[in-house]
Amino acid sequence: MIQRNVAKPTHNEEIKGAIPTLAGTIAATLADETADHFGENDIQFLKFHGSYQQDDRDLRKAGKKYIMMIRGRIPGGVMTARQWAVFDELATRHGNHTLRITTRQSIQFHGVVKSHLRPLIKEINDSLLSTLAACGDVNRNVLAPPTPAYTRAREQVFLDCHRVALALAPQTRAYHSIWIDGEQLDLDAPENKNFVDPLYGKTYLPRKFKIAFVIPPVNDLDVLTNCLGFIAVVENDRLVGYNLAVGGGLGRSHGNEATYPRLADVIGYFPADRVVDVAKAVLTIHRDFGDRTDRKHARLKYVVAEKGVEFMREEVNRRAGLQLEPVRPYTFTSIGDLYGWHKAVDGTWFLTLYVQTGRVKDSEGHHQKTALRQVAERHPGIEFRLTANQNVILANVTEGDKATVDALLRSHGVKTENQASVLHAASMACPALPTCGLALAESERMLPGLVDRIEALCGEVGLGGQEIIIRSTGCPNGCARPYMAELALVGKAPGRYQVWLGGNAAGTRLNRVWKEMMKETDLETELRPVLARYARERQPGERFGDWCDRVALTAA
Ligand code: SRM
Ligand code: SF4
Repeated sequence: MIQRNVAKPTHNEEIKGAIPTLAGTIAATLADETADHFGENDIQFLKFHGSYQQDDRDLRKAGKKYIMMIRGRIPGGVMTARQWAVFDELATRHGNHTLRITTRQSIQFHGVVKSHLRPLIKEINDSLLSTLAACGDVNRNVLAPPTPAYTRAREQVFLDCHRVALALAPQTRAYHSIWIDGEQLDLDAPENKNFVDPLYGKTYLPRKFKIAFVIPPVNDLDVLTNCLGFIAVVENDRLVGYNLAVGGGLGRSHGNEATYPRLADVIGYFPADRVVDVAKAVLTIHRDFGDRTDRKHARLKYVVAEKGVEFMREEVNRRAGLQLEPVRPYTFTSIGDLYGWHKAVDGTWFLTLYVQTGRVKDSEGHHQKTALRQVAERHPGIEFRLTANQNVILANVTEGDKATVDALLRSHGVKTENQASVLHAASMACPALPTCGLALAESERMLPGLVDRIEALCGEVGLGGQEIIIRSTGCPNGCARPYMAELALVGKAPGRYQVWLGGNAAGTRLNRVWKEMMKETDLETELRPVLARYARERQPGERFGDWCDRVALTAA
């Protein structure tokens, strides 16, 4: 008999199957005041509830100081003023006094000690938001275009984002039981032991799943980097349908060629009223065909890359009970946010505020956290919208309130025009050290200084005031979407980065490795000649990323 070497499901698959409610022993550990952290399996279950166990890496030498990160689930990044005020207060009472706007239109709390975890999550739920499925092997926060300037169809697209987020939420009652009731589920009770989620099944997805909605020509959330993208087709200011994009994703590992960033393929068009069916179809393809034996290979992008787009089209048609039509024409032009005050399509005003590396905080002469809290408290009708570029939009501002809001922000040192230089305004960094357990190098703490240095170099070679999209991450996982940037630094070791060049302004091209390893201290020596050559050789209007791509700078 031929012996087949059948790969074993991963440990995560085993524990999900053993405790399909995802309750673990989280509630019991929360109740145990002597424990300052969770055990290995509960760390995995906690992710589905929106929390990561971390330790402060700045303090490691003195022993591990356990802290929790909590991520909200905020579909489309839209919060009421009241919810913003609640989040602000929770960050002060339970966290490290900062709110971290994420690249997926959410907010993270950092530095929360175990005893503060339940009150924090409970109060998020009291505010009518949640943390369920913000992390874990499920559908994550769904992205939607935040900017109210372009089309009335945004409201329809935002409603679809909500419908999809709701339809794909896991049904376990463990979340309510742990965080709201404070009770440990009886894991052996038949209804818990045999629980099967109606959509996800007993073992959920092989890995995370990401969805984004976008309205061309603006691509302010890098739609093609998602497992599933809905590209709105708008006629006469009304949503009519979506082009379907499948199989995007950025995560990779250094030295492992089998892992790579990939842009989604756009495979067909369908009418807007079928959006939930199509979302379920693509999600269940991931559920059924994703690799459950290797978490590095478990994303939908590898299914699409290996089985092909024709397979995806047939499976979507069969599962959703429709016939995808040919892709409708569309173009993308920009991935950035529209900073400053602008008129919305409904005649109200909105203000896009630059938040450096997404970290809302109070610092010397710049009290952004206090200012935003006061706006939320004094103007309950204003909507807070988080952007996938880590910024905040204050929307629904009436003509009468505009001047008051503007003055309030300025009184706290928060600028509302000319908020940041073009390079800072177009940059992003992931959190990395000291909270992220996977960071190999600095990112959030390093980027502002790095951008200053690149700005000085640009000035030297005659490129002052020219936008270059710069992104950095502390490791190759790609959380600040570095592989879409014109210039990206990807952490390899303390003070050492891989350099990637050649993304574009529309978010439709991946960049390429230019330097396998660059010391941060060598930035000027390495980049000056490249920037100087670009300044000399570029064609009129040619962006840095396009030039890098055209001249195909070779890897060194
Ligand atoms: Fe991410 C893991 C932070 C967006 C790809 N990401 C992590 C963890 C949870 C580290 C960990 O597993 O221990 C990071 C927590 C750091 C900390 O201290 O807070 C983390 N990811 C973030 C955020 C906060 C970065 C930011 O600057 O805002 C973003 C939270 C989004 C949200 O609100 O849901 C964030 N992560 C992304 C994105 C960008 C996106 O989705 O648009 C990506 C690339 C797209 C993709 O998924 O392919 C991304 N994160 C990863 C990966 C690589 C996954 C893979 O396919 O291999 C990991 C590692 C993992 O999952 O094992 C990861
Ligand atoms: Fe952490 Fe790496 Fe993501 Fe940065 S890119 S937050 S270092 S996992």
